[in-house]
Amino acid sequence: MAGRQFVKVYLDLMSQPCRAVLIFLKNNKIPHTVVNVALRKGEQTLPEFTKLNPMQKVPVMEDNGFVLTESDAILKYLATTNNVPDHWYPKHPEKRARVDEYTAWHHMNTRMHAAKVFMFEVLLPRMMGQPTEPVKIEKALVELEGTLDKLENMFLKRQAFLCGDDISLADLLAICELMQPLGSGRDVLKNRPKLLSWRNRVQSALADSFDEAHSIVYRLRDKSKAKL
Ligand SMILES: N[C@@H](CCC(=O)N[C@@H](CS)C(=O)NCC(=O)O)C(=O)O
Repeated sequence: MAGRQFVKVYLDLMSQPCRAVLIFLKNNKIPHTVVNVALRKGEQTLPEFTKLNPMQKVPVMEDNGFVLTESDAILKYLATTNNVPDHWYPKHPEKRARVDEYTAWHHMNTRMHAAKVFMFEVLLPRMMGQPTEPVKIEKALVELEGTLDKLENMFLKRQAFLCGDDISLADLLAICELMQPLGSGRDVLKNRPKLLSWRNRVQSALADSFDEAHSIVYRLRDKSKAKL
């Protein structure tokens, strides 16, 4: 389309939903430009960014003047406005509803519980200059285990991916959250053969875009190992 510009995304790759958006764009070869918003420097609070997203959070997407926040909405918008394989966000109503079912559940479960472990093991100790009380970490881990049980026993019960036989937006959002605790050297899927096989399938489907987006998490993991 004449005059149409590349979709622009505002990201910090330390953020799980930002990695999901970038992986989707790269994996589907959707032309895009990335604007880095360094959360550690507070760039999300700068006036220009606040104008774009008053909630002061990343990711944000801008497509020809249309500004959208929330990774879930951004991914679904990108999947429906670009010619991408149907498995990402199927047109079939029931298959699509399965993806919507997971993504509605995701934020208060997979995301909330995995992010809490990361916050207690990496972010808070950095901000406060001292480790989080072990009892708090234990509690967060127990909550995360409950979510991992549901991923295995409900979503992956009879199928290779969370919402069907092929990768969808649900797997992408989930994997980016479950990789985050690796920042402290903790692999939360370590003792979960079913979820480990799922991670391998997701990783193979995402090819290079997965490792590229997660290189920042790998660097953090390697630094945490060096400290041990
Ligand atoms: N529900 C939102 C969550 C966005 C979000 O919480 N972003 C975090 C990074 S993961 C952020 O920008 N935090 C900056 C802040 O709260 O100051 C989504 O899925 O896009």
